[in-house]
Amino acid sequence: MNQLLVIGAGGHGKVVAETALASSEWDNIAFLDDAFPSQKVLLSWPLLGTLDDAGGLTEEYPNLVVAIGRNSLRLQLINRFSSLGFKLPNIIHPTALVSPSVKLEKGIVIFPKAVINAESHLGSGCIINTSSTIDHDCTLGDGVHVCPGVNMAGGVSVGEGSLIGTGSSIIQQIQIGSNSVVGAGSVVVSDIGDSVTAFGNPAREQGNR
Ligand code: JB3
Repeated sequence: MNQLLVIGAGGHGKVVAETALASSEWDNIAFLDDAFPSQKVLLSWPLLGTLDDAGGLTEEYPNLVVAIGRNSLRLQLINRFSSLGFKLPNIIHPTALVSPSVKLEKGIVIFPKAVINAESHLGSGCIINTSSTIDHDCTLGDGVHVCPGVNMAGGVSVGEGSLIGTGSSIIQQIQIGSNSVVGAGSVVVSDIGDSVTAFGNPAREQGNR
């Protein structure tokens, strides 16, 4: 049996679990969430305890994925569980197309119908959500979330912890800073700085975060 421990029993956690099972690399899923013991099950999978119970599970569940949408918390937990000795595999849906020249760090999830083209590089803990496309030579820092239906052209870079909102489009060679948010449906045609919220068509920085 290939066991996978999923951290976070919410909406994102159940999509991660179904993606893992669809990949056929995992056949036994269990969750940890601080909602335990009031929540003991998610769909058909058990919650085994809270996040503090992870330390006792490294032998039974050596592989773990952090499935919490908030970028800063996800990254913090990746570091915490990595230092406890867990392995952090990448979870990739079989319908996603990932070029063999793409470089993936650890703890990344790639959902159905996502496409990642040649020589892009994704940092640890990125979420590449449903039906998003990341074209050639893009660079995503650690903990970036590319929301459903985003289209990113070639050579785009996105800094650590930033979120690209649902349905946004980004033209080629754009640089987006760290810890920024691009609002849903934006069209990004010029660079965006660190720690700002930007949205609209064309997307403009609206203020600091
Ligand atoms: O938009 C899409 C397609 N997915 C979103 C996903 C990426 O992020 C989704 O709609 C949500 O916006 C969000 O999903 P997530 O992370 O599953 O949401 P939420 O239910 O807020 O958090 C999941 C679990 O994380 C919860 O069961 C909480 O117990 C746990 N959690 C949240 N905040 C936390 C904290 N646990 C700890 N220890 N500390 C926290 O601060």
